[in-house]
Amino acid sequence: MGLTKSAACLLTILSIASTLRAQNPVIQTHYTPDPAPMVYKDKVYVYTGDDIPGYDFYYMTRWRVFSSSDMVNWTDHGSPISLESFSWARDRAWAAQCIERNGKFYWYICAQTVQNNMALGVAVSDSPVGPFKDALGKPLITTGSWSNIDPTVFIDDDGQAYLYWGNGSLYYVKLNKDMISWSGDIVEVPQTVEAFGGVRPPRNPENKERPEIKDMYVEGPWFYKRNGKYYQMFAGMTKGGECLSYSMSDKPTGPWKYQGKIMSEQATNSFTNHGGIIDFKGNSYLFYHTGLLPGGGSYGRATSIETFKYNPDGSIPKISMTKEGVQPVGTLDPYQLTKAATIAWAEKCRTEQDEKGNVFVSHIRTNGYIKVRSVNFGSTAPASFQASLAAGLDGGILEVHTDSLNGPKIASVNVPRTGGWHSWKALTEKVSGQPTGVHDLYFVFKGQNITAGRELFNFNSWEFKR
Ligand code: FUB
Repeated sequence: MGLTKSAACLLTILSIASTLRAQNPVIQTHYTPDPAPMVYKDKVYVYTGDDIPGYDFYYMTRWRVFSSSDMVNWTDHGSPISLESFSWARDRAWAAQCIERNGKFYWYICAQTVQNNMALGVAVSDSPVGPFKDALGKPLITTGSWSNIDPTVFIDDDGQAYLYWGNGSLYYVKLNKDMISWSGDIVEVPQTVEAFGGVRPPRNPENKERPEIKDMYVEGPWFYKRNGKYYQMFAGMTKGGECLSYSMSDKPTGPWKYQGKIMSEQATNSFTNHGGIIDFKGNSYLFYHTGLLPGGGSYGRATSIETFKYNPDGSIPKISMTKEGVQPVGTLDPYQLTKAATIAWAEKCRTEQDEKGNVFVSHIRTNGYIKVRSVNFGSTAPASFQASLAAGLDGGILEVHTDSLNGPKIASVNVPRTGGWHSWKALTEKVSGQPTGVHDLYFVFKGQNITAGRELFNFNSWEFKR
C-alpha cells in the first residue's frame, strides 16, 4: 500500500529532523577510519586514517588529526603526516595512535614498506597537531611480516611504555624512555580461548566445515589502564564482519582474560571496526568507525562516538551505535577567533589545507551549512560578526542563524570576489536579534543570482564582537 501524501510529508520532516539532531559520524568533511583518541590538557585529539572510497581496498595515503574541548565541535587540523613523510613507506597508511611524553608527541603508524611487507614507524612533534617528522628515517618494527599493523601505545604509572600491535597475532615490545627505540624481544601473546574468546581455525582447504567461531583476536588492539586494571580492546570476529571485543588483565603483559563483545552485529555498513576508549571530563567514550557517511562503506569509513558507563566491577557494557552520538560537555566562546573548520555537522562543503598547513572550509555550495553547537553569547549580546572569507569568482552570501537552519538570522555577509580562493578578506556585519545565552549556530551558504550549484567561497575563521 502506498503512503498518503501527508504521511510521506511527515516522514520527510522526521528524516530532516533526525539529520539535524545527528552527531555521528562526527566528521562529515572527510572519511576518518581507525580513530585513536588522546586526551591532552583540556582537549581530546583524535588521530585517524583517511579513506579514499572507490578503490575497492583500504587505499589510504595520509593520516588526519582533529581536536575538541566539548566532544561535539571538532576542529580539523588537516593532515600533518602522509606516506611521503616516511621515506621507507610506499602504501597503506593504516591505523595509528599518538601519545604524549615529556611534552613531545609520538605518533605510531603502520605502512607498507618498499620491500612489500608491513612495518611500524614513529613520527615526533612538539605539538599534538604537528608538524611531525619521521623520528628514525626507518621503521621502528620490521620483521618482514604482514602482521605488523595497528600499533597501540600506553605508558604505565611506573614509566614503562608498551607498544602492542598485530593482525591475526598480537605482539608487544617494551619501549625505551625515548619512545623511539625498544628493549628486549618482540613477544607474541598466546592466542587462546581464555584470552580472546576463540582461536583462528587452521587454514585447511580439505576442512570445508569450518567450526563456528564465537570470537577471536583479529586486529586493531587498544591498550589502556583504568583503576589498576589493564584493558585490551580489539577488533574481534562476528557473523559477517568485525566486532569490538575486550580482554582484561592484572598485568600490562597479561595473561589476558576474555570479557566479551562491546559492539557487535550493528548495521555499521563496514566489514571492519576499529576503536579507542578514553575518559574525558567525567565521562567515558568509545570511538569507532562505520561506513555510514554518504558515499562510504567498507572502504569509506568515518569516526563515530558513544558515551558509556563502566559497570561497578570495571567491565564494559554492550554499546549500540546511535545517530545522535554524544552531548556537549562544554560551550564555545564566540568572542574568541574560531576556525571555520570547527564543526559539529557540515553539509555541502569540505575542508582543505593550504601549503602553509592552514585548514579552511572549501567546496562551499548553495544551501550547504556548518552547525556549531553550544555557543555561549553570555548575558550581553554581540554588536558585530566578523568572518575571514575568500572567493576566486562570484562569491555568495554567508548567513548566520541561531538554533536551526531556519532560526533567527542574526547576520548576513555578502562575500564579493576577493581576488583569489586564498585571498582572505575580513568582512564585518552588524548583529541583529540580540542573541544572549547558549545557542547552536548555523552558518548557511547561499549563492547570489547565477552562482547556485557552483563553489561559492572559502571560509577561514569567524568571531563576534561586543
Ligand atoms: O584501515 C586499514 C585497516 O583496516 C586497519 O589497519 C585495520 O585495523 C582495519 O580497520
